Amino acid sequence: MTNWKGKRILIIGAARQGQALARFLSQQSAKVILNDKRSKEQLKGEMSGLPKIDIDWVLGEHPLSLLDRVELVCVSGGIPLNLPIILEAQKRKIQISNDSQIFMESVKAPVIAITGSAGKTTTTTLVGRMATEAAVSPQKVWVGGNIGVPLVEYLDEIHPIDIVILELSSFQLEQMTVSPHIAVILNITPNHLDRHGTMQAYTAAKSRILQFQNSEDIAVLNREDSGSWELRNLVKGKLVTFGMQQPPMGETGVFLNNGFITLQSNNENYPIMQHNTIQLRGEHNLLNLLAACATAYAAEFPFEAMVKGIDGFTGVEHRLEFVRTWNGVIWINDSIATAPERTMAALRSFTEPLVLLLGGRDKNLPWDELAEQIHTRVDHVILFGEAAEKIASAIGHPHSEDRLIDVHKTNRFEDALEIAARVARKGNIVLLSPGCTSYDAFCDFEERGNIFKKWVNQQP
Ligand code: UMA
Repeated sequence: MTNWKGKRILIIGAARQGQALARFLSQQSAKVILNDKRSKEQLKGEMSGLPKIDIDWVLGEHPLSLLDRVELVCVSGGIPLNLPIILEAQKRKIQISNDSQIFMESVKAPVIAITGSAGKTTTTTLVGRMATEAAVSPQKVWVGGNIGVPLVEYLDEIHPIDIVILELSSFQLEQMTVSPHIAVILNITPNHLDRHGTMQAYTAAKSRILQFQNSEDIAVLNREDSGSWELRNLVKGKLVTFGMQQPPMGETGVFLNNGFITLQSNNENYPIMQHNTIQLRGEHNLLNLLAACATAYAAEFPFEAMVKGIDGFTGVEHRLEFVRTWNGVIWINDSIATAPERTMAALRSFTEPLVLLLGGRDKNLPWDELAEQIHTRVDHVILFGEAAEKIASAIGHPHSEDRLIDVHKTNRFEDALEIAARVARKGNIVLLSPGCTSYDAFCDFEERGNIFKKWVNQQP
């Protein structure tokens, strides 16, 4: 659907995606109903943030009667698809969509879209920086999607010569029927199983990024991640790969060669830049860099743009973000780590003794592997929030041969921070890498990360 005039559209979820979509659709003269379970009082800020456009607000519940005479239902990422109103919409055969789908259907510029269980935001940011270096005026670069900026409301400003870089989550891909010109799958490991139910359903959602491509399009896959690599059979156009090891002869890909990020193309090796000059920390970030270079190559950005894009990049807010050194202890904010897999990647980024802050709302994910690593890698664990009990039983007690000294448990986040400050010794790192979502106590991971930073910076 691309002609919105006079169409009656229900948007469920009035946060970032819902508001952006409401602005766009009402500008297109659609009749918009914006519905959220939060009350008018709770949504005061959001309501005043929207200009005086003609939107019907329905708040506090999701009544099924909202579906009467509606032609399209748009859902935000945070709306569970098993909500009675969504199930009823499916029953009534009302079309269901979301902001990314509407954006992809209408955008006039070629899109580079990036998905994966981990590393999406860093890779998307890096590709955005490289694109900015490669862009030639009046060409503009647009970076958005799951990264925090829904681009749908900028549709009218995006020209065919522009470059669009989208981070797409499995939630956004779940209903997708359009694929981007360049589709990147960084990795697929257990995540969001509370929403998707099985790994198969989660992988199926992610694979939609490739499914609607044609022979003119390009896929960028991780040779060393089975989840990403198993989808190579779906590739219809050109394939560019990335990984630490050299790709087989005849294949095109990026890898690490004697300390250089290197492109192999037409059986020739082209060094792009020396790895040890890069400021971004962690092995998983090296893979993000390789992925970003492979994507930039697929988009025909020159090497110089790749190097300039990487140069000086130290990371993304709330992702292994340095906050402060206080009494000889380094405090790191990795609030964006909402799955145990992400916490494991964070653990691999440090060699110093660690005090780990873990907890929040569990996504029904396996904790065993992280629990095992905690015994050998972490000195003190402080558990907080709803999932504290579940994680505590996965970790169990410290063993005699362990690095792990003790496990603390508390409900309140602030109490967890106080315990961390008490147990941390000079030379330690206090790492907030919670492995859970924040929804039991905060509105999102950004609020949790900001409260963490504020608390740390307020200490004498
Ligand atoms: N709500 C209801 N009924 C419900 C549940 C929620 O009305 O039963 C309402 C809430 O009251 C709230 C709104 O729905 O007002 C929340 O919607 P949302 O969580 O989708 O919030 P947005 O601000 O629109 O955030 C979404 C993405 N959120 C999710 O996918 C969960 C953000 O991704 C994204 O940055 C933003 O759009 C802009 O595109 C966040 C995320 O955690 C970062 N993504 C997951 C991930 O990266 O792993 C997928």
